[in-house]
Amino acid sequence: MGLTVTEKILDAHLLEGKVVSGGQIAIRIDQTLTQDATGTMAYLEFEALGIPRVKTELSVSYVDHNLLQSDFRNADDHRFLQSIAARYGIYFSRPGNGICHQVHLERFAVPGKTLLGSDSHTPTAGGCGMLAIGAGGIDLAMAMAGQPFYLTVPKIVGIHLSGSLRPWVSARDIILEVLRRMTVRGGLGRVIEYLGPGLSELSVTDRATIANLGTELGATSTVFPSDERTKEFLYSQERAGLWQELRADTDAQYHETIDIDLSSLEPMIACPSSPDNVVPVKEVAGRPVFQVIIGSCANSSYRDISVVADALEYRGIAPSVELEINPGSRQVLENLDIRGELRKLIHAGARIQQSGCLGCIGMGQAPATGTISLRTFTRNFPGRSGTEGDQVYLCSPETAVASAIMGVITDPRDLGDAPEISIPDVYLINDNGIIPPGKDGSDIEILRGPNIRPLPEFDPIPEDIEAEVLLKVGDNITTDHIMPAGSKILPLRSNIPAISEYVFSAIDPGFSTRAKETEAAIMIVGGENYGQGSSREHAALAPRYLGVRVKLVKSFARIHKANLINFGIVPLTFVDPGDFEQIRQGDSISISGLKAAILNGSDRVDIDIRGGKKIQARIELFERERQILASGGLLNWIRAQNRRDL
Ligand code: MIC
Ligand code: SF4
Repeated sequence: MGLTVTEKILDAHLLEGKVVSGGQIAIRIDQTLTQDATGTMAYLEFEALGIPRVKTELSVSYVDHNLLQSDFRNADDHRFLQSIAARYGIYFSRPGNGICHQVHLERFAVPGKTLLGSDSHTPTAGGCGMLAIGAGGIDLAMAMAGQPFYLTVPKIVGIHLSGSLRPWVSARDIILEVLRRMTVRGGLGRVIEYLGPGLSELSVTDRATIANLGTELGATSTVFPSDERTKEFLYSQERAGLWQELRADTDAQYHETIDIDLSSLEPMIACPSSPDNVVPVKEVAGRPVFQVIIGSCANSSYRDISVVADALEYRGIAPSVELEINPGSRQVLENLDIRGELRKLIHAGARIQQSGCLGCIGMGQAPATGTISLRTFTRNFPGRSGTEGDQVYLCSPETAVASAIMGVITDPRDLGDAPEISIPDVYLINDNGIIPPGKDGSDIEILRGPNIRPLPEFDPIPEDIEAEVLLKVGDNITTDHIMPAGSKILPLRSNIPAISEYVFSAIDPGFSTRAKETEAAIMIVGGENYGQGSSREHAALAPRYLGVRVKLVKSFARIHKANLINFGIVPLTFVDPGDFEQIRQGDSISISGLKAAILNGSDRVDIDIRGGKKIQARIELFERERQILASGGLLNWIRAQNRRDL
């Protein structure tokens, strides 16, 4: 039987297990990337492993999230990250050099290799034929230490593209259509692989947009083949020598297939406040717009911004709109400059920002109260923009610029002829923003400001648990609900006691105070797809610090579940989802023999709810995960084994 691209990459990197969906395998990781908001913790964890130098082929540390230096804290973290990189053999991408995923695609992505990143949008590099996966910081630390990455073998969904995109319709509209069909849960346990004749329409940066937003489906990754378009991209980055062809066999088998005729697509838009709340733009056209931002790791390539520049030329921005441009990388910015595109943006009155995540993670750019903000970003979860009750819509650069010109949400086809975009055959390449490591970093001093606090220590799982249900929530709770980000909270990422004050603050401001007053262990109850969104391990680490020991939900998002295990929080699911109604916030519960059940491989435990009710919960864990959990987390487990191979 023929193989898919994903299976070929998994086979070539397989260290343990069989590539049979649903089972657990261990794979070799060739490259890692971290960003600053998750990186400080990942490197503290890496230091705790006591390895002299990273063991990957390539590791890169990016500073792109915490760019606002309103006091010493983010600047301290940047210095820490730079010194750690030099010490342990890691490339360092300076603040302002660009968003990790865009820069990685441009300068480091290699078809056929594996990439693990401490950011959920790491699959962006799948646009260049990599198998790229997001994970928590401690999994990154292990990969940098040369350890395998463990994952559940995903099902492979084949999305077959045919036909040609019509004018003003672009890659973003393809993935918006996929999100509309599959929803934010449709990709759980799956890798999405694209195939078919329509692929020749899509450049690597278009494919990267689609791969990036596969994360919003809950997918483990998204993979594109490596073909002539990939070769052309690597050539344009002066890295043609790294190209290799990688295609699915013609008789490859997919678990599911979806057909999309590109010529049938029209401009689409995700309405507030979920990336899958997608409708055709014409359904919401005419709503007044206050702010338009082009940027984020989803849509800020050279092509994306030059479409905007060209559409704006001779037109200008509506007086009611502020238009902001966040170029994905310094390379994008520099090429826009030398090719005359930047001038068009400046002339039209756009605000040109530095390259980085910025408003996508609430580092500035918050919209005004009660107004619509249209963004080419990844996520529009409630309040993520920094404004309470925000109304954030997500769309293509084409729809964004048309709306900026007209002052109301506009189908770009209403602008008339689409601009002809010209992409450089070879970009101006300049790696001044990337500092390679020296041959030996052992003498380098690690610079730790007062913002860098040591990692907290956690005890193993107790034999039995008496807990209080301190919070009950519904479906699709995101890590932005659990551990919010934004300019006020992000600088606390290296300081767990301080950041834990904000756990659940957006939905339950009294949570951390109640948690500190609770003597019993804490349980959280939730619905489907609990923990969707980011890879931030702080959404496990900080609740654990506050005493959360068990989470009982209908289903978990992949990375969040892995993070819970890594920090010793027991992830349980309802055997009968109807039991969700049986348990209330404020209930006291007990689980006797929890540790034994975890260690002896049981797949169920009984939960006694005070007042006499009893429900059953499922323990869905592989053997290694059971051991880690019982030890109280990954670092405890490694210490307990006294591993000398690390
Ligand atoms: C995000 O887009 O939510 C982030 C910020 O990039 C996160 C990582 C983080 O919380 O630091 C992600 O996507 O993993
Ligand atoms: Fe940065 Fe936004 Fe991309 Fe996250 S989704 S990496 S915050 S640009």
